[in-house]
Amino acid sequence: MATENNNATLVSESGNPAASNGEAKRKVALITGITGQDGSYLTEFLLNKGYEVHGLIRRSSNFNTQRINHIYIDPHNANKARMKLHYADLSDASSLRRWLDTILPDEVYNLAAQSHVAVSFEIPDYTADVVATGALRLLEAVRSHIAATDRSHIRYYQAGSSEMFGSTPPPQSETTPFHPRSPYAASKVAAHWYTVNYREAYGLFACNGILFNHESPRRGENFVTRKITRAVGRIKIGLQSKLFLGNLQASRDWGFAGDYVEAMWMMLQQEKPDDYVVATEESHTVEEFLEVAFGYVGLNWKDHVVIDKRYFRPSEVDNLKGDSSKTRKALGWKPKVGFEQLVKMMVDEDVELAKREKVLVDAGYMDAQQQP
Ligand code: NDP
Ligand code: GDR
Repeated sequence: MATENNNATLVSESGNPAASNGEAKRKVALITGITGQDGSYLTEFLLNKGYEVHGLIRRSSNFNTQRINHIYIDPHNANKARMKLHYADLSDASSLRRWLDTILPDEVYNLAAQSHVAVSFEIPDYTADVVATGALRLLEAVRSHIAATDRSHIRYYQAGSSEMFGSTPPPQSETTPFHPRSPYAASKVAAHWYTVNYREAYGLFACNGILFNHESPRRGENFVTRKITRAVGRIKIGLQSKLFLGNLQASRDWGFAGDYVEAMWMMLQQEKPDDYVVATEESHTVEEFLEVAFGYVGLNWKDHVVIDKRYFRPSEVDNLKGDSSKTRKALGWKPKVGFEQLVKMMVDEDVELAKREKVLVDAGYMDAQQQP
């Protein structure tokens, strides 16, 4: 939750840490993908640090701000509203440059993406346009904004992914070669190298965070962890009996999203820009996730899970396990939430959600098949 600021981070107009002379202004962050899982946690984190946060949201036929509604304050309440939302899209270069010129951010976090690996096989062009070329558009907008305004203190964060390692065996670190296995992962590799190139070519303070899977009760419902914990809640409460899944043998290094956004911010506070792996250094199979999640509420996953071929991918990433020693040493970062704690946190929240659904179903306001 956003709280009133106790330790506001202040900068002068030039971007330097400000003296307490009344001319100081808050640090300003611009976040793409603010409506996503990470965007919501990062916004809370930065508001707590005293930042003014501007988020770019894309137009959709329905409101897509559920994850940040609890911290939204009507902008008419100008003194209190420190999170502001603006329409833009990573496929629209002009909108990116316009908002940079208007907002004058100190830090830019590029979190927006078509982030579903399996879906990237269905919409490869679009995925590449948003994930790869979208990052390039934003980098170029930052570069040309700096050239026009001389605001060279701007710092840029690129949301890289462990999917870039693909089939390269674990443990994976900053020096491990990439071997992407999906249009999504190949696009993230391109975005990674665009970021390195802008750092080398133009001296941009640009960092790649290579983050391993991170989850939370706010995780999208079609990623495997949340799909499982949603089903556990609904099965426990009697709203569902089966759960259809694909490959249960894939292994992932799963951490908590709330821990990972802190590492993003830490990267941008260093003296020099660099690339960092963020991971728990522990890997578990999807089957192990099922064991813990169902077992926690006294159920046996084998009674409910049905394997459905449609959830297998044309090429799979079998085993991801990070080596985040550089990050732990250089940033002093380490994860606070462990695997079992993460699974239980997600199950607890989804059991409560299922209870609320049950009330609506019993009152005839909702079909048991329908999910809000
Ligand atoms: P989500 O899928 O939850 O959020 C993605 C965000 O991007 C949403 O706000 C979405 O908007 C926005 N978005 C999608 N397309 C566009 C577009 N064309 N223009 C502008 N915004 C767009 O992802 P996460 O929060 O989980 O991940 C954040 C970033 O980190 C992503 O880039 C992801 O690829 C990367 N990543 C994630 C990891 C993880 O385990 N979560 C691990 C490693 C990397 P809308 O709400 O409207 O859909
Ligand atoms: P991932 O996450 O592909 O690692 O990408 P996801 O949860 O989608 O898959 C993890 C593993 O679970 C297997 N799996 C299933 N996956 C889904 N979604 N649905 C199923 O029914 C299912 N059954 C088995 C998958 O095959 C896979 O092996 C996530 C995203 O957040 C990316 O944006 C991010 O870059 C990476 O994590 C790191």
